Amino acid sequence: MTSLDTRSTTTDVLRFPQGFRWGTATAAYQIEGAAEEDGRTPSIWDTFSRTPGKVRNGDTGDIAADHYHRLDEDIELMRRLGVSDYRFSVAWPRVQPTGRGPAVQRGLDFYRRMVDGLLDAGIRPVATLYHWDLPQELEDAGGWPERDTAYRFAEYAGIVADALGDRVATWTTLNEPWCSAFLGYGSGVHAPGRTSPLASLRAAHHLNLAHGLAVGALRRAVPVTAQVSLTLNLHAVRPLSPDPADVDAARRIDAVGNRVFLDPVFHGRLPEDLVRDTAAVTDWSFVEDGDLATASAPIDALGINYYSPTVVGAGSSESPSPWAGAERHVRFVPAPGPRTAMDWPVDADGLHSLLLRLRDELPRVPLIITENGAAYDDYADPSGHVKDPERITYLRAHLAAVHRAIQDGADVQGYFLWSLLDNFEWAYGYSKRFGIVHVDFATQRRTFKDSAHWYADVIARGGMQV
Ligand code: IFM
Repeated sequence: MTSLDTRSTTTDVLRFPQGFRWGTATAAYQIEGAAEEDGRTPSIWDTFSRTPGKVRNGDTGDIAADHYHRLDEDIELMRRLGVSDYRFSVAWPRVQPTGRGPAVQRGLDFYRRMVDGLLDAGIRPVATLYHWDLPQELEDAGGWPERDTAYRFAEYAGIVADALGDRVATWTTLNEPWCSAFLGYGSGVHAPGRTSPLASLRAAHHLNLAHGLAVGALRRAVPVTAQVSLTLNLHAVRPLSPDPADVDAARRIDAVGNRVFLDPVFHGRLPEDLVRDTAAVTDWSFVEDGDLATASAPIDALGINYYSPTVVGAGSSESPSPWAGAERHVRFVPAPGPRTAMDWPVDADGLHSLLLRLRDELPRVPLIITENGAAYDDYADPSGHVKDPERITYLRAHLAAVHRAIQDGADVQGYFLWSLLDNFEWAYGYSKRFGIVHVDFATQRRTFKDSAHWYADVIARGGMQV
């Protein structure tokens, strides 16, 4: 556990523990571009974004923030920020284009160059193996609803671990498997765009299995000192009122939004209420003997991605839905207060309560905030200055919530701001800007927003002025 000297040494600074990890986060498809270079083949996101009507403005990740060609410049940005850690993802179709068989050396070389460049800049690399870019050939073979995809993932994990295991100290198997399973195969707003409740539940299980198998592959290849983790976008769900029907709605969302991953991964079991809630969809017979033991291989940390809370009441929600088994019992209620450009409510208490829940339920699992941040309609003024005071307000409130949670006993070891760069925001294309570094997508010029200067100051102080 990090030493918890959270007392302020001056009256006006919220100081974080010694050794607290300050980072930024990105994902391959959202920034790399170079979609057809060096042997990379299409992922489900290439296919989806090239399908008319799926992504706003017809945007694709073909060029994105051109990070593949601007790696050195982007590492230099992080060095200027002073981050201690950088969380990136490895593009599976760059490394193993068909999702099976031998690796493409040029793909691995890119990540090797990245990791070496980061270490030279004094920045710890934090590698995520899967941030949603499944090789299209694996989707054509059935995708995550098919069991074999989990075994393919473990093979790929072993390849990347063999190539980078001597340099990467922290590994994350999957980023937000909820989105992969339920947005990808349930509501269909993410790639591959399927809308089947059964497929979404099968996908969730095979993602849990894939995670567990990949933990084994990583452990076999990386030093015992390496930290192996999983990142979940847990829903900070609240009932609209104490009315039992609203409370039950919140329970259902907690089951299919949170415990569908937490229970298999940390307790080796399926949530009984989820099995009941989804009985009309499946009997879960695709869960084979030993799967839950595999899924619950011990890990060293849990990554939390948090943006906003979820308020629900009794009712029903639209179809197709990502909430298999809950959609006819739950309605989503807009939370009050200010909102980001995503129309997501700004509510840092949701993060605090989530961290305390994890403190209580998983007392021995260190936590890392692997994503937190906000989109606003930022632009460079004629002098090239990018003012983003709302983002600074958002970040300040959420960092204060993390600080409060640490004081309350949550073992939070780091904070990764989403995101380093403006990027391809999935179905929203380039219309939403999450970066603390502005990207002019016409010229690829990078400019620190005010929030980047603010974050650099927080990192330098090890805390923030209040
Ligand atoms: O951009 C995404 C990221 O890829 C996953 N977590 C949420 C972010 C904002 O929507």
